Order: sequence, then C-alpha cells, then structure tokens
Amino acid sequence: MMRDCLKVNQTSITLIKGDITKITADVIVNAANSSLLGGGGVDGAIHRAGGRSILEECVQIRERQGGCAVGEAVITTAGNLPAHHVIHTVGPVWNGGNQGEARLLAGCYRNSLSLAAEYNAKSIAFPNISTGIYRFPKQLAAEIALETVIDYLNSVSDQTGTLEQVYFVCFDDENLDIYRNKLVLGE
Ligand code: AR6
Repeated sequence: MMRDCLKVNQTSITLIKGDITKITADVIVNAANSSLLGGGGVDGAIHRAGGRSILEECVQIRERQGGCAVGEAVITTAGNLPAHHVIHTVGPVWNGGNQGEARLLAGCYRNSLSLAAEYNAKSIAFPNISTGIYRFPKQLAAEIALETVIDYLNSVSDQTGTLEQVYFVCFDDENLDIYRNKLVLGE
C-alpha cells in the first residue's frame, strides 16, 4: 500500500491504493444508488463483505424516507467490516455536465463529512464516487472531491472538529495517478 498525505488544519488527507472494504476507519463511504438496495462496483463489494445487517438498515431507511436523493447521504452499521459505520451517498450519473453533476457530486462529499461529524467520527474513507458505473470524468471528479473536502475542513477548523483522517481510497490506477498528482503537486 502506498500513501501520500496532505494536512489541512488538524486533519490529514491520505491517499490509499486498495479496496475500501479492508479499511479500518470510523466511517467508510459507499457510492450507492437512490434505492439503497445495493448494486455493482464498490456498493456490491461493501454489501458482500459487510453482510446482511447493512442491507437491513438500508431497507429501514427506505421505509422511513423512501431511499436517498442524489447528493445526499445516510448512515448504517458497517456489519462485518472493520469500519464502524457506512455512509451511503448517491453520486450523480454523468450526463454531459449540464445537469448539475458537479454541484451534486460536491454535495456527496460535504453531506458525508457533516453526517460523519454528527457521529463524532475521527476518520472517514471515501471511494472515487461516480467515477465507475456513473461515468463521471475522473479528473474533474477528483478536483471536486479534493476541493470540497479541503473547503469543508477549512470551514470547520474553528469549531470542535474531531476529524483527524480523511482517506481517499483509489481502486483503479487511473484515479490513483490523478489523486497522487493533485496531492503531491498541490494542484
Ligand atoms: N474499493 C474502493 N473503490 C472501489 C471498489 C472497492 N472495493 N470497487 C470499485 N471501486 P462504482 P459509481 C471504485 O461503479 O460510479 C453501483 O451499482 C471504482 O474503481 O462503484 O458511483 C451502485 O449501486 C470507481 O473508481 O460507483 C450505483 O448504481 C469508484 O469505486 C452505481 O454503481 C466508483 O465506481 C454507482 O456508480
């Protein structure tokens, strides 16, 4: 596993190459869909490795609020995973860029961070939301992810923020290279 790191106030942003289901963190984030009932990609991997208790809580959330809107986030147990909680957020499907995709993707990161803060999470791990099945261009997605997380960390720096670690977990080499360039070069 290789790592690159950037510090924003009290919080380290760390790049990890690998499988998010293996990460020990207070929260891992799932790139879900609005149904919350699972799917392929990282969503499928999280439900497979985490077991039925995650799906059971997703079903309860569906009954309460009818799923999860694009850009929003909900939280469940992490079941059998090493993480404590899973935050399920729904990224936008890329449709050319004029359908609010950038704003919605930023919402995924921001809403996941504030939900994690409500649970006093010290660490959170993000996958590269929307850059798989939902076809969001990886370069732009990485810019939005990093900018949104850094802006969030700067905006909460004077409050009692407990977040110590943000991990970006890159599964594919293309995303890893993009994030590494941005973190190391500070682009
Ligand atoms: N750990 C970390 N990242 C992963 C893993 C993993 N185990 N597996 C894949 N990735 P995707 P989306 C990366 O398609 O584009 C599902 O069916 C992958 O390389 O998982 O937001 C949902 O139910 C890519 O960079 O999510 C939705 O219907 C990133 O995760 C839909 O896909 C996101 O790819 C969501 O599409």
